[in-house]
Amino acid sequence: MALSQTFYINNREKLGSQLAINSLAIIFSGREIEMTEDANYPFFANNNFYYLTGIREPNVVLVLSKNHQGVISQQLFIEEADPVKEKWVGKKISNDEAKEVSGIEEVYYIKELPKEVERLSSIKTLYFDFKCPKHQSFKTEDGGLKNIIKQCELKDLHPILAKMRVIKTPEEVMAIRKAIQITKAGIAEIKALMKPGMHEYELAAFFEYFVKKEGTDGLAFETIVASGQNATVLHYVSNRCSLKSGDLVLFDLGARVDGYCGDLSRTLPVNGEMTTLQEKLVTIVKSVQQEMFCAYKPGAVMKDLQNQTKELFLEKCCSAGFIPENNDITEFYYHGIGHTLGLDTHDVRPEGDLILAPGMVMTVEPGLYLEKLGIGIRIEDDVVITDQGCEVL
Ligand SMILES: [Mn+2]
Repeated sequence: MALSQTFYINNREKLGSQLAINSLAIIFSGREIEMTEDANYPFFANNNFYYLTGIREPNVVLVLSKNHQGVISQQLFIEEADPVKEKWVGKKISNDEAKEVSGIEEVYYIKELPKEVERLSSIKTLYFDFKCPKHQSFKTEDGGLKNIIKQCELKDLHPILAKMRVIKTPEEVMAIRKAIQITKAGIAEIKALMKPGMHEYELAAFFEYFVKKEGTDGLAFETIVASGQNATVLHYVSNRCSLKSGDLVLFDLGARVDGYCGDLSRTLPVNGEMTTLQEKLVTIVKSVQQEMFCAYKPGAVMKDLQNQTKELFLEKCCSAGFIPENNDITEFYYHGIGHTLGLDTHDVRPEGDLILAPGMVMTVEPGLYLEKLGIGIRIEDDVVITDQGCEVL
């Protein structure tokens, strides 16, 4: 599924208004990559392409052209139907479906792309997404594109799109909210299921089953189920160990809905009850998170919020006697307080220090990791920045 047609129309309009006069922007959905004989990796369309079209199929190209009058054409190039291939892998997106999802009137077959581009001889600037991975780009040898590239100045679309994507519309926030709700429901189910002796992978598999059963796009990222000491490895995804009574287990997981990610972390006791020490540490992390919710507001600089988190941890851990005074807190808290969240789990964002603004969706994820005690704690929620502060989603 995708968001409303209007959303994609607006995004193209916003992008178009920022392009140079006599320019062309070419954006690719990507190609399928072979994993093994007769089988490809699951296809994942380029997110900038999806953001502008609502289409998540391979081998589709969007071309915007602009002259002194403004954006004069928006064209979509799709693959031609192949009746033999259709018997094996089903139908490709049709002309009408492409129009319906994206709101683009001009839909052609991809073989016509070089001819269409060559027709626009007055083009002086050519935009591509420079960050687009190789497999999500296009072979320029395929046609007249190569000549056009030679005569044009090349410019990067990525910074323009990153700036747009970092501010979410209410419709995007709604999709993220839905992803979070399903993630949260999945955690509740896991909690009811979990008992000593189970393996980390069983709970990870159950979460994947749950989010897929709910009709989502599936996982936003590889599920982390890290028990005991494994939780001190931030992106532990091997999930091979069995759960021991008395240990804590750290879950970092998320569902994806209409392309948008949820990203939550919870740290729970395997046997349902925390020791006094575990409870004290979890309480510290929770209280840091509460204070950071208050600090997330328009104008706040992420770098400052990170420093504030470190100070809070240092102060709380010292006064509870967990670490000696003037100790380096980065030994126990060694990641950022949060990141942008959207189509990418670590979503695109403008270069430089991020300054929070209304419409940004961010994670708030303080963590404490005490390797010697075999304890890793992270608690993560997602917020949208409002005019006054933030709302926990
Ligand atoms: Mn996160």
